[in-house]
Amino acid sequence: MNKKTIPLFLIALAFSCLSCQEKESIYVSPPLGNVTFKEGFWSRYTSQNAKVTVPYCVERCAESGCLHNFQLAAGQINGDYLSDNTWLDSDMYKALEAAFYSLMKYPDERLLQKTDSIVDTIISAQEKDGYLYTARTTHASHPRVVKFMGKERWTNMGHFSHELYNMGHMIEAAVAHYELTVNNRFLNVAIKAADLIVATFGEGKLTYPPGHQEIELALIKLYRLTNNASYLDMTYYFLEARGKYAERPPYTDEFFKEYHQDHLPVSEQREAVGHAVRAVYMYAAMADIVTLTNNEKYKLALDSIWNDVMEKKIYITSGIGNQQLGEAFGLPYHLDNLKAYTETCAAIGLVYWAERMFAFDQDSKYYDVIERATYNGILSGISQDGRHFYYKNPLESKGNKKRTEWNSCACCPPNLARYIASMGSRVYGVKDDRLYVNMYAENQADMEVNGTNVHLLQETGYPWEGDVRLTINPDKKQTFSVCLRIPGWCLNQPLPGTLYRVYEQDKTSERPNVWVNGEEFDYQIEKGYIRINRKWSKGDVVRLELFMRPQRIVSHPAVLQNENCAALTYGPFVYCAEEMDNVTDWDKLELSLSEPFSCYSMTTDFSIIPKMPVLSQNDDLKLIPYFLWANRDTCKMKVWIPVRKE
Ligand code: FUB
Ligand code: ZN
Repeated sequence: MNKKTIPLFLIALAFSCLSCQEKESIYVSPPLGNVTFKEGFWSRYTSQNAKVTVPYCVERCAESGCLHNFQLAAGQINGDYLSDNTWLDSDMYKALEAAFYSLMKYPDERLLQKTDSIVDTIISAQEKDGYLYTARTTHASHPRVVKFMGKERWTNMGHFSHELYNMGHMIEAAVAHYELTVNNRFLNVAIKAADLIVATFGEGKLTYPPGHQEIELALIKLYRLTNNASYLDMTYYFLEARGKYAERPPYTDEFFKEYHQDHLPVSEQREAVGHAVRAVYMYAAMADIVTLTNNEKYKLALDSIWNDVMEKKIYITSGIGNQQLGEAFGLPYHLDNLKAYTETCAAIGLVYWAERMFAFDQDSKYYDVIERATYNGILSGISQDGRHFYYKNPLESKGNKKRTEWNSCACCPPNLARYIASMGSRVYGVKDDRLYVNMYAENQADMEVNGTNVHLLQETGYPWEGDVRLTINPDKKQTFSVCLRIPGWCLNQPLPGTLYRVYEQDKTSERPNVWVNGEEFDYQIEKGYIRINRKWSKGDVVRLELFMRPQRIVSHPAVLQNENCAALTYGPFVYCAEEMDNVTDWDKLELSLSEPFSCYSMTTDFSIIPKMPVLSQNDDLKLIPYFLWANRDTCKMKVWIPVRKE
């Protein structure tokens, strides 16, 4: 890899007092390069992502018009802007971001060269003052694009120009590029664009907020890398501008106020409304502000919105955005399974939000959502061949829903690629002298805790099995706490809140077992974690035994769509029935509350999940993990099964 000298401003950053203070008290995830999945579930997913999905996304972006538009803006070719939307640039940026994460673990000379040449084109596509938006630079003529982008720069953000959204994704890609290469040629593009944004928006300048939130998250990433506080201030300004109308043109349609979470000042918002992806990206940025600046008002707002989602607006798969109109959060408890919109990007954005909530409050409930979303509402978005994608992830199908190769609005595929490629960053975290083990997965990692490098070896069959063996190898003997997450599903809590509960007869009373160097460890669970504080030495071993078993789930009675129905979970997985596995008349399919479930493996043709664990009740009902649905062929599917009257 072509690494260059570390730029001066980063060296300065290392000596900055502010950043040192932050590092001591702020929760940090390990750099992506420090976590390696060698075997198991995530090794298969990340390597298929590296070999198939990431190059595929880059290729599709090249074919779909993205690359063409950048080349056009760069003056490298002639022609017209391709696409009927204004956010095509963002597909390429997300695909690049995915590639840069993936290349950290899976070197691929071809992909590196390809992405290098795309970065060159992007550099040339940027206008002199930092503006980067190919639709305008190329004078796009498609009527929909002309309408969306508005007559002049920044004038139609509330009606789909996506200028700041695209530039946000560009900044995130550039930060990832820098992390991979320590070369700032792409980062300079990001800084130039960010400086233009800072010069354009704010008091006495343009005062309105972005349409589609995203730039907020990007500017915070850029702030964390460069320590330039104007980027943090800009994010705060953009958040604060929402719901305030004194100095800006009104929306042509009131609908857009809630759609853009622009109906109230953000600190006064208490419920999740509007376009789901926009909403969760915004809540994620607000959570960053809480972590970085201790903003109490934002914390209050976020706690309330979080509870609103958990109590009323989330599917058991952690899919969110139940309403088709506006791809939005809909009515409380209205969780239609067939019409569930549950966009893949919304589930991904929910994780971005949850991980930032966790950063300021280390409570395992946030990881319960991250885990449920990851293994269900997110991974269902990608096929086992790594080249077909769902945009919507309903919990019931009449058999007509196939994953597609690509869409004209292809936001989800590259979002999935970057999500999978960055999975390593979600496994561990450190705050002060506490090392958090948040997700169980076969891996090796290096973390710095209490000034000491700690090498970790995690051996486990998770997510399918609940046994974990963690070998802890500090460079020198050191005292710190290892905090083991006890997933909510072990404590009869399928998701935080009261929307879903485990049927009485399936509740487990078995407490997880923990051993330290072979000796049973007596514990209490605090905020979903078991804390083991001791002086650790090389070769210390912690063992954890979580009891994984099928659990029938019932939803809150206010969810009329699930009346007299149950869903089945097994550890972090939600299960579903597909018509092809069930000989019973589909409309008469029932689940018994008294019969136990047995588990067997079904061999598949898939490289990622070669054996699919099937749960069955005699010959009457067979269920497979929800995320694998519609992989063999399309057929009818449902998650919520009517309960047999017994
Ligand atoms: O507008 C950009 C993206 O396209 C949104 O995040 C998705 O919901 C889709 O509408
Ligand atoms: Zn999407």
